[in-house]
This record gives sequence, structure tokens and C-alpha cells, in this order.
Amino acid sequence: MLLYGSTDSGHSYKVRSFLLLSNTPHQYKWIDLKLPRSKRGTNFFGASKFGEVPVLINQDQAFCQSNAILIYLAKLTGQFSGVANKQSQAIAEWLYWETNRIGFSIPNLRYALSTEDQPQEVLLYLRSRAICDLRELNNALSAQDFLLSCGPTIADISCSAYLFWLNEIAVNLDDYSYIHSWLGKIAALPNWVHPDDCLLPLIDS
Ligand SMILES: N[C@@H](CCC(=O)N[C@@H](CS)C(=O)NCC(=O)O)C(=O)O
Repeated sequence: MLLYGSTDSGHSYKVRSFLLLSNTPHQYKWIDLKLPRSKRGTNFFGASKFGEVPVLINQDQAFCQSNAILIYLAKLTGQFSGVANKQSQAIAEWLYWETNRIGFSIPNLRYALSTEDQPQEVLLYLRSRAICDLRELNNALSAQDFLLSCGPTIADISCSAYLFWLNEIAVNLDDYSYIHSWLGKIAALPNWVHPDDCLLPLIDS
């Protein structure tokens, strides 16, 4: 199994984290996103339907879109998949929510803050969405340790990915105490690695 990903990409981190947490043997290949898409290597270019990371290759088949990859991996390995598929609908709901909400607001705010001259309106809009999404998540986690009562699933891996960088967008985790303790529980899972440490170039595992 081969994963193409990149530094600072929470979307790549979701898949890398799944592979590490589930102890799935794989190779990781770093893609330089500063290069134009056509210059990111012919193997990656050929495999990446949308030109983005992450892309997972397994048995000569290429898979893209981080949440779709998580669904594939959960089915393939039986790990982080809920109990006997009974939670697949609830997991899908969180994955779709992530794509449109927290996986939109937090990465875009983080990116906007890292680039100069962003219009104030853009920053305000993204921050207001991020706050709304964090409140939603915090509320959901007030009742249970993980997003689903059965324990950690790909819903947690997906929704938490960008939140390990919350310090970069000036969010105080004390304001979101349930998220704070949830991130601690995820980080305490065996084989967990922080995104800054597992998306670097030239790491094989
Ligand atoms: N919806 C996609 C988003 C992937 C995405 O936005 N990838 C970014 C890095 S985080 C990327 O490859 N950007 C470079 C580019 O688009 O050329 C997913 O969930 O995998």
C-alpha cells in the first residue's frame, strides 16, 4: 500500500493517521504541493484523479478523497469501522459533515492566516464558520468520549485531523473543553503520531 501525501495537509493526515493507528503496513511518499500539478511526478499525476493529495494506491488501484479513502480502509481492515457495520450510517453523516463544515472552515482559515493580504471580510467569514463548527463538535462530544458511543472510528480520525493545529489559528482549546479532552483521547491511542511528525518527506513505515 502506498500513500501520497504532503506536509501541512490535514486531508493527507487523516489517511496517514488511519494507517499508523491501525498498524497497516504502507509506504508514504511526500508530494511537493508548491510545484505545479503537472510537475509533481508522473506516477502521482497519473494516479491522482483531481491532482490533490491524498491518494492511496492498493493493488494497482488508486483511491482519492480523504473521507472516501477512510471508508475504503475501514472496510478493508475492519478497524475504526464501528461495531459490525451497525454504525455505518452515523459514520457517513459525520464524514459528510466534516467535508462541508470543519474540513472547510479550519483549513481555509489556517491557510488564509498564513498568507498575506487576505481581506478582513474573508478572515471574519472563515472564523465565524470555524467557531460555529467547533461549537457543534464540542456539543456533540459533551455526551460521550468519541463521536460515536461505540468508541473511536474513522469519524473521529476525520473530524479531528485539522484540530491538532488549532493553535495556529488562535483558537483557545479552553473554550472547547470537550474537544480538548477528545483530542487527548485520540492522541493517547496506540501508535498515534502528531501531523507535524508523520507527513514529512521520505518516511517509510
Ligand atoms: N476533498 C479533498 C481535499 C484534498 C485537498 O484539498 N488537498 C490539498 C492539500 S490539503 C491539495 O492537494 N492541494 C494542492 C492542489 O490542489 O493542487 C479530500 O478530502 O481529499
